[in-house]
Amino acid sequence: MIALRYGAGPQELRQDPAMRAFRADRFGQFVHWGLYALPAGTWHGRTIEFAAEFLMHSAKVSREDWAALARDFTLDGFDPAAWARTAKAMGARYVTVTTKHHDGFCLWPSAHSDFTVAATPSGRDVLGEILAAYQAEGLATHLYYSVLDWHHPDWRYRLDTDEDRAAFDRYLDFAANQLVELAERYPQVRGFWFDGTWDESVKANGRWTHEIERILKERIPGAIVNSRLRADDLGARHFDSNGDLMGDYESGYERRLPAPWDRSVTAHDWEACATITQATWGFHDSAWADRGRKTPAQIIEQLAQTVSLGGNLLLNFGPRGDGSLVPAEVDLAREVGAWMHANGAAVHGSGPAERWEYPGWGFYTAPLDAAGAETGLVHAIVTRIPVSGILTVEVPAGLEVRAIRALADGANVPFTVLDGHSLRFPAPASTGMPVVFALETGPAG
Ligand code: JFZ
Repeated sequence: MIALRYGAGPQELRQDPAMRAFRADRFGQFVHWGLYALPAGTWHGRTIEFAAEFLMHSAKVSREDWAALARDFTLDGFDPAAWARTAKAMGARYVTVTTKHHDGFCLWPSAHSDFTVAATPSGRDVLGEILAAYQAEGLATHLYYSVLDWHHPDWRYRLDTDEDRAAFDRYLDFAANQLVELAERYPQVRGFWFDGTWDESVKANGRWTHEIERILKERIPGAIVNSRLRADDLGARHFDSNGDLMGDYESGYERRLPAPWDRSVTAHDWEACATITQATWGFHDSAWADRGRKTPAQIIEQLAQTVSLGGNLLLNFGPRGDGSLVPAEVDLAREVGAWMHANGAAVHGSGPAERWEYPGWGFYTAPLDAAGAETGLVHAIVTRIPVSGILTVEVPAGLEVRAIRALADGANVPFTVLDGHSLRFPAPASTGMPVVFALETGPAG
């Protein structure tokens, strides 16, 4: 046990209302929107097959040339109510929106920077409008904030000299001021999602990351902060040097998920984030980005895997430069939403089905009651129909399955008990979409 001043706090799962709501939500929408959506991956005719939000960096655009994009940020197709409706219809229960990405451009009129929406033609508080639109649809809101900042002259990657340290201290004051400003302007937000904290300069300032989490929670009681903010005294990230999780939930799973059988992750809260497209978070207007666009069934499979392991899934949308949604993303949201409408009980308010082993053909989730306990109901989400056409269910010792129903229409599903601990029933005809069965269980008797 290493003595740490800026290490993890208590390791018990938070059980306050905000955290319980976040946990029950399970499905959130990530929104990456900023100036990078205007060039959308192409600079002076050269398309760079890399994340659109990195274009300033990957195309080596000067600060001045990049900042000039602000003149074209005219919001011609910006309809935050449509974003919020789309997210809600998809079954997302919260949104995490970029307030400032690595390029330093602020979606709110920050008093601490000239590089904000206030310097765009509309001058509107874009972030405030987005948050209000989602709240009107009943979704919770979280703010993404990149500590890494390519625009600010005091940002440093490393602290080699006293001058670097002095500059970076000024930078950290600036970022702290912006974060307090965000908490004061938008006290209704439920949490903060930090990014851009991997450089040596930040890792040498674990004290600052610790302090920021404390300050934000003082301003917004119950605020939920991801692990990516934090570094400890020794520069360890996400988990401190004693292996304890910093922040309220683990946010390291990015475009990947824990293995379906890896129950170790159920020990803490976690959230994975994922792109629908290739590895771009901002809108990238290219065949490259469209390649590898996931299907609704693939998204649902990721969601099922995530919930079965006690995590949340944050699915990214990258609106276009004019503020309109990408039609393919609207279509995907609609199809996922149709599935969620019928089967959302296997996601919302559900968590891992303790003791039910990974079945290979899909995932088990269990609805949790108000106290967070299992109810006896188990959802079997079938994502991969076995070649045999038969689904085999291994029932944990001491339990028996009393009935099986198709979740979407309540139809009773006859099954055959093979022996004391397994049963089987014919797989549904494939529609290409996962099918959910509700297993009603009770003590074996
Ligand atoms: C970061 C950003 O650089 C990116 O633009 C986007 O905002 C994404 C959500 O977060 O990218 C990362 C961060 C962490 C890892 C990979 C990409 N990681 O831990 O593997």
